[in-house]
Amino acid sequence: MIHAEIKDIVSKFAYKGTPVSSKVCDNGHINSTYFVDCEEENGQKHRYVLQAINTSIFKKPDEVMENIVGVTAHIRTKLLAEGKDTEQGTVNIIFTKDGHYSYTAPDGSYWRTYVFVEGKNYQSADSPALLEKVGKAFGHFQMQLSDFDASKLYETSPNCPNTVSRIADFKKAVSDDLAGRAAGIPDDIKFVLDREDKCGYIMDGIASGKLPLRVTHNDTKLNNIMMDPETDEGRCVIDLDTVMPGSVLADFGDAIRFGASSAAEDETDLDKVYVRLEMFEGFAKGFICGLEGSLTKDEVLSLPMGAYLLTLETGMRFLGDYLNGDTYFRVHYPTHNLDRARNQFKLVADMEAKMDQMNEIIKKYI
Ligand code: GN1
Ligand code: MG
Repeated sequence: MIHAEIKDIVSKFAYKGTPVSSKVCDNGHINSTYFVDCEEENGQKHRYVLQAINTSIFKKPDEVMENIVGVTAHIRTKLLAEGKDTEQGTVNIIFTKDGHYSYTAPDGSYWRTYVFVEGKNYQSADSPALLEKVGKAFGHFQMQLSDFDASKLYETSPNCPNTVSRIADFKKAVSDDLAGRAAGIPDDIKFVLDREDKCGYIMDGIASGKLPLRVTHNDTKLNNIMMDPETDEGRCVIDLDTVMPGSVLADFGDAIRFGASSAAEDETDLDKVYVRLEMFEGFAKGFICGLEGSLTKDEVLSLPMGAYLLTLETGMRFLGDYLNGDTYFRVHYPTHNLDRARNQFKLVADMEAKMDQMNEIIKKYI
């Protein structure tokens, strides 16, 4: 069965075969995602990912798609040169029957669709060896794009990793107090404001030239990579909506806050939430190796700060959205964003306690 709300949508795309069934994917916090299964007359099956881009967040979805067209074409050229599989090694856009990369429905919703990449998709990592492979894949992804002309990229999500403007947004959320929730959470608000002086680290580093600008992914969660089910080698980096110029610290940091955490992003038993140093090391090792020695010494030494800042930044985004009345991240219950924020803050506090250890680990990989 195809879900009624996408029946008309799927008919617009040039899929191989006929769409026969669909499933909802409820992983992401932003876009709406379905898996669509198609079947050809000869019985051959094909799976696709169909997404409605959240246009209140991505206000110019055509620019998101232009970026993805450019980036995936670039990666495809590299894969071809290496004799690798272009169908599964990068995201492949399915165009509409009239040749466009997206379809805008009469209700204004904006749809795009990809070939589904087969493989394993982890929500949590249980071994440093796995995170090392994930790190290698994200590092390699950045290498593949190291000669991509960043001036061709649109800024699809304003202030995407920019802790300076994120804290400004957070302070505005506190003072607007749109949902009337600020008075109930003074300690959480204070937690962020107490750390305001740390927030300039990445932007200052970019401005001074200490941290070079690179083409980065900006959403390096473990579940944004498809792994070979047999070898656990990274097969394809997915979710390319936020590929933009940025610092390597952001990609490293976001991956650590998610993959090296001992618990899910919304675990509410905070005793269960801490950073697993062996996972931190696993990812760091793979990531630095995937980048083939192209990181500067300053970048490598700053990686723990990247982990710290991206965790703080994500926590303040969750908390800011809670204060704004949950208008950005999809929530499944009223205090979901507050719980997510507290979870991130617990990680931040744990990273503060373990900063020396993280620095020691990183020094091994210069
Ligand atoms: C959002 O939708 P999803 O899960 O891919 C968010 C990321 C956050 C992440 C937190 C465009 O990503 O920046 O780090 O949630 N994406 C956007 O889990 O804001
Ligand atoms: Mg995403």
